[in-house]
Amino acid sequence: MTFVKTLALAAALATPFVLGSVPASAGDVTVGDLTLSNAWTRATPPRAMAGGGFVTITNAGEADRLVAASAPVSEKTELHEMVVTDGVMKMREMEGGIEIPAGGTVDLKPGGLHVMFMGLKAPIKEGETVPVTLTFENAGTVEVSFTAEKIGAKGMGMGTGGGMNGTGMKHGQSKN
Ligand SMILES: [Cu+2]
Repeated sequence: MTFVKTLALAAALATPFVLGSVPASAGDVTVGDLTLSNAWTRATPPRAMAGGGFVTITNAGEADRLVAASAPVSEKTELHEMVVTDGVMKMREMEGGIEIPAGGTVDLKPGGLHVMFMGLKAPIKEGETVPVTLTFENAGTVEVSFTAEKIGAKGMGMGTGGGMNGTGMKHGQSKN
């Protein structure tokens, strides 16, 4: 049936981006002029609804922008920023993405910019790797393995307490 053939062809054409090979170790991953290194996340407590992901992005070329992230571990994956306002730490979604300046390095790290796994389908366990697909405006899409460190690794922050347990958190206080 040509119909079936057409469908198969359409499916093949619909996935033009063959994801770069995923390194077996937590090595660097490159996409275009960007190098992504030290990708990690944190193990989460059993009932945690959210977790954070961190990575260092070095740009050897023109300015670019991290515009989207997705991961199979969560219902939704967002790009967030933590800001301290009047001594209160809040986070908000970076709706325009995260700028990666020409020739610059951007650190996604606890207390600052981060990938947010919203609505975890299962706890993240120490030692496992979480595949995260990052999409850049210019460089394109790449899959990076985020290694899960222990709960609470590398300082205070997300996923372990405060307002982050339970059913989630408030984002951008503009509505409600
Ligand atoms: Cu967040």
